[in-house]
Amino acid sequence: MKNIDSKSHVRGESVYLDDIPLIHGTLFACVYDSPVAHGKLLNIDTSQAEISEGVVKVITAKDLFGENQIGGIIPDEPLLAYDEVHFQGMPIAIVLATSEDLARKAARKITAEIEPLEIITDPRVAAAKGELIVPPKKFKMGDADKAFATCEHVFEGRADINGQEHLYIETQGAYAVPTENGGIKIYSSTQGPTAVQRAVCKVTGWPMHQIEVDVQRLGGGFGGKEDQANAWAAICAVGTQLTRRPVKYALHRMEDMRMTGKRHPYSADYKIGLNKDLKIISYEAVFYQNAGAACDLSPAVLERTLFHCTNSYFVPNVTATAYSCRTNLPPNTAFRGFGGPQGMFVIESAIAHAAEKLGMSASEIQAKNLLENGDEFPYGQRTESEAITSWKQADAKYDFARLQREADEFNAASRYFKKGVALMPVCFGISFTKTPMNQARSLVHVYTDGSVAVSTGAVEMGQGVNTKIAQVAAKIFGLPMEKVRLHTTNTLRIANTSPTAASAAADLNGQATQMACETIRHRLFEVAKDLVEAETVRDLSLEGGFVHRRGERTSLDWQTLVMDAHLKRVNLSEHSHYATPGINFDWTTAKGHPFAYHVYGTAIVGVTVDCLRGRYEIDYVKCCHDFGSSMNTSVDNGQIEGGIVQGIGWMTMEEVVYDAAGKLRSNALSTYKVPDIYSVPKEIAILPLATDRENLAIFNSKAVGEPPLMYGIGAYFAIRNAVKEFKSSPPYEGGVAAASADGVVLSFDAPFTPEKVLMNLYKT
Ligand code: MTE
Ligand code: LUZ
Ligand code: MOS
Repeated sequence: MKNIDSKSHVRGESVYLDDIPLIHGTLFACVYDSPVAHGKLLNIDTSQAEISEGVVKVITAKDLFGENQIGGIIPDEPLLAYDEVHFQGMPIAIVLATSEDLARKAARKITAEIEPLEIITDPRVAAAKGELIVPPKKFKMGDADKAFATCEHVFEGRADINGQEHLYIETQGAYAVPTENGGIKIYSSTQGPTAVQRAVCKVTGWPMHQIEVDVQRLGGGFGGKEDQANAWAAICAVGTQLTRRPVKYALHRMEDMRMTGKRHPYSADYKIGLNKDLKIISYEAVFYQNAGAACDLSPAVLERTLFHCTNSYFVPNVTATAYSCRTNLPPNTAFRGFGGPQGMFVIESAIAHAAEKLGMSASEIQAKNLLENGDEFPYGQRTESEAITSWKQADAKYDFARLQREADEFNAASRYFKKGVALMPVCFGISFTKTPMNQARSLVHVYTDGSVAVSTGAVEMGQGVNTKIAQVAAKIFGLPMEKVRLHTTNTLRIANTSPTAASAAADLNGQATQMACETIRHRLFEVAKDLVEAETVRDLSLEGGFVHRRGERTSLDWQTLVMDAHLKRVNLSEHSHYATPGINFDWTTAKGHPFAYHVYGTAIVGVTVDCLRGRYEIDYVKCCHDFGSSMNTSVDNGQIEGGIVQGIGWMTMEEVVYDAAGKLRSNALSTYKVPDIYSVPKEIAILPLATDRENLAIFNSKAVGEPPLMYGIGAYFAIRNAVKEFKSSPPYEGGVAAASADGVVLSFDAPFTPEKVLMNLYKT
C-alpha cells in the first residue's frame, strides 16, 4: 500500500510551514547571531537596525518576560546570549520587520562588542579541562581488566567519528499567531510539539494551556527537530507576545547549517581481547562525545552510545565509559540512531583492527561473536536474538563467500580498481531509554457520515507514520483507507506528547489508536448485536464496510450502524492512552530492561575504489532485515533505502568541518557533500527476516525508522578493505607513488572521504 501522502507530495500540494497562508500584518523575524565562538558579551548595538527600513522591533535578552532559557534536560541554554557567547551562530538579538528581506538587512546592521575567550572544539581537550556537561556514565559487566589477562590477543586503538548535518529539505521554522486573551497558536516544523510548547511557555512566562502548537508535517526531521525546533518557535512567540502580531521565521539554509547542532562527533579509545577461538572475551571503550556548547539531548545520546557499544555481539566482560564534553560548537543533537551508530562504529573498528593484525577477514570474528538467544547485554537485559538468524538468512540468500570470491577475482585482474566487501550486523533497541517517554495518546472520532478522523501525538516527517496509523483505524473498522483521515498533531487535541523519535512513533501512537478504535468498535457492536440478531458481540466483525456475523456478511452497513448508534446516544469518540509495558532502567546500577525489543539485521556491502583518484562507488548493499511482520512493505522498504543512503553519506562523503575558531567551513551545499543519485548504491537488496516470534509492537510489526542507517557503516569498512587490498598488492610500474604493504593499521577516522582514501592509498 502506498504512502497516503504520495499524491499530494508529487503534485506539490502537501502543506509545510511555508505553505501556510499568512495573515495580514505578519512580521518576519531574523536573528543576529554571534560571529565568534566564545567570548564575553560587553555590548550590543542595535541602534542602526532599529531605524532600518521596515523594522518594527528589535529584541534582546532584557526584553523577555519569562525566563531566558530553553534547555530541556538541564537549564544551560539561554534563548538569547546576554553575558557570554558560547558558539558561532548563537542568537543574540531578534529583528522583527515587515518582510523577510528587510529583517535580514536590519540584522546585518547589529554589532556586538565581544571580548574573546578561549575556544575549545576538541572533546578530548574539553574533557582534560573538566568541561563536562554531566558526570561521566559507565556500563560494566564482568571484569574487563581481569579478563584481558586471559586473552590470547589484545588490541588497542582509537576511533574518530565526525558529525553529520541533518539536511532536512525543509529548514527549521515557526509561525506564531496571536489568539484571544493573550493566547498564541504556533505552527512549528517540529518533531516535538510539546517540547516547543514548554520552551515557549518558559520564555513567555505563560502557562501551557495558553499555547497551542500545531504540526501538519515536516519536510524531514531526522532528529534535528526533536529538540532544536524550540528556539525558532520561542523567537516567534516572543515576537508575538511583544507586538501582538503574527510572527514568522523560516531559516535560510545557511542560517540553519550555521546555527543548529548536528550529529555528535565522537573520539574513542578501545581495547579488545580475544581468545584463541576468536571469541571476544573482553572489551573496554572510552567515548568522548562532542556535545557542543549546551546540553540539549547530549546525555540521552551518550547513553544510547553505551547501550549499543557492543552492537550485535555477546561480550562477557565489558567496561564502557562515556564523557559528554562541552565545546564551543553549536549544541549537537539527536540524529537517526541517536548515538548508537557511533558506539557501533567503535566496536566494528576494534574488530577490523583485530582481523587486520591476525590476517583474516573481520567477518570471521563477527560471525563467531553474534548474540545468541538469552545472552545478556552490558545493561542487564537479555536478548531475544535474531542476530545469528539474520546473518544466516542473508548468507543463504546472498552467499557471502561468493561475493568475496568475486571481489578477489576482480582484484587479481585489476591494478587500479579494487573491490572491497564488508559485513555489518546491526542490533538496535526500541523504546526511549528514558522509560517515562514511552507513552502516547490517540483521539478518534467517528462522524455520523461514517468518516473517521484520527489525531495522535505522532508527527509525520516523511517516514509514513500517518499511513500506518490510518491503516490501524481502517483495519479495525473494516473500512477502506479513504474513510480515515489523519489530522495535524496538535497540543490541544493530544497533550503532553513525547517527540516523534526513537523509531517508536508508529508503535506507540498506533497502539493508542488501536485501543481507541477497539473501544468504539465494541460500543458499535453492542448496537449491532440487536440489529443483526447476534447472540453475542463476539460473533461480530467489521469487514469491507459491513457488519459480519460469524464471518458472514449481514445487510447492516457501517454508515447505517454509525448513524443508528448516534441516534441511540452512543459515544462515537474515544481518547486512548498507551504505555509500553515491562520496561525499566535504573541508572544507579546501570541495569534494567530498557527496550521493548531489539531490531536485528545483517548487511553485506560491496564497493569499488578507483585507486588512482581515490573515488569509489558503492556496488551494492544487500541486507536481511528484521521487520517483524511489516505493516507496510512499501513504506518500510523506503525507510531501509533512505536509512542506508543516509548512513553511507555519514560514513563516506559528508564532512562537517569547523576550524579552530569554531567557524563552520562546510556551511552550504557547495562545501558539504551529501549523497546524490550518482553516489547511491547501484543495488539495494532487502530480504525480510523470516521469524514467527511474537513481539510487543503494533500488529507484530517492528520499528524501522533508525536501524537501517547503521548498515551504512559497512561502506566504511568495505572501502577500507579495498584500500588495504591495493596497498598489499604489488606496486604498479611507472606510477607516481608506490603503494606498499606497510602492515600498519590505518587510522579509524570516519568519514572515509575520497580525499582521505587517496591520502591513505599512498601513505607509506
Ligand atoms: N524518514 C523520513 N523520510 N524523514 C525523517 O525525518 N526520521 C527518522 C526516521 N525516518 C525520518 C525518517 C528518524 S530519526 C526517526 S526516529 C524515525 O523516522 C521517526 O519516525 P517513526 O518513529 O515513525 O519511525
Ligand atoms: N530520543 C530520546 C531518541 O529522547 N530518547 C531516545 O532513547 C532516543 N532514541 C533514539 C532516537 N531518539
Ligand atoms: Mo530520531 S534521532 O529518534 O528523531
